[in-house]
Amino acid sequence: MTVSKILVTGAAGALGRQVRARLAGKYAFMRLSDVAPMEPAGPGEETIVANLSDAEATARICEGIDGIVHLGGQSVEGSWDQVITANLIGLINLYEGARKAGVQRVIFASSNHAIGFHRRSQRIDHTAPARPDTRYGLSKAFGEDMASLYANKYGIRTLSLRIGSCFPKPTNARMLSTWLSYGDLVKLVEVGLTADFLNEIVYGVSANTRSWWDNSNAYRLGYKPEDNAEAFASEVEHIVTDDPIEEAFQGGGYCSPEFVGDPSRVP
Ligand code: NAI
Ligand code: 15L
Repeated sequence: MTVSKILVTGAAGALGRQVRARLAGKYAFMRLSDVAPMEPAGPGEETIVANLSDAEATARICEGIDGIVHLGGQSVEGSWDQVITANLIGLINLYEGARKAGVQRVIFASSNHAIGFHRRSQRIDHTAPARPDTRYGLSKAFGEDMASLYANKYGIRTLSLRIGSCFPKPTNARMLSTWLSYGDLVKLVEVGLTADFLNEIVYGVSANTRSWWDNSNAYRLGYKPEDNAEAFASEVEHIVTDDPIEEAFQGGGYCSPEFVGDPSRVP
């Protein structure tokens, strides 16, 4: 079935605002939701302020929806309480709302921090096991497993995007590997809303020459990225840190805080 009514969570956030602007007018109806205030609704839009930790409010935002672009939640490392409330309880509420409302598809904003403790010397694909670098990254690994449960048990299709660094442009050497342009983010969202799959993980990354990730699973599903961080190499390739843990692992600066002992123990 074609998706025509979509819900974007996290619509007040950095990526939510991009998705909203770039998908405007492409779907018959777009519901935008966030715990924070949003720009007023335009034609074909509706805005609803809701906290994902509130099960009833989250169930309401799912009603009448075909496809969800789930960007809402704690988007960086936080306390256990912050991560559990927004990203575990919030995600459970979202999938339960989706199941009750008969939602067909979810695009889940996972993160490279679900696999952040893989070394930069390793090239990994979508089958790489989770190796979270933070409480935040662990919540994204949980999200990928939630997607698996709700796809296999209830038939809700999910595309989990292990997003690298989605910003206007790369700002350091690491992002020459991890950068995802806003345009390519929206291309991945559209793959998630249209392609034929049940439950897949792909990397949310542009066609970066220095990528650490084999994104053939995304290409198989129809992803055609247009951008490559290499265009910014001369501006940022000298921007590295003197932290050996940050520079050794794919998760970068999320790996070092609270790290105890000898990093050589990490395979
Ligand atoms: P952001 O922090 O700008 O936006 C997240 C939005 O979620 C905010 O507007 C916030 O108000 C909302 N939110 C937080 N807790 C909520 C709750 N309990 N109920 C309802 N709304 C809540 O983050 P950004 O950069 O837009 O990221 C969007 C998603 O993509 C996040 O899930 C993040 O983890 C993921 N991601 C982003 C990356 C990036 O480079 N921007 C990289 C990897 C993953
Ligand atoms: C993420 O998961 C964060 O949401 C984003 O703010 C960046 O820190 C990004 O990862 C990154 O690894 O660059």
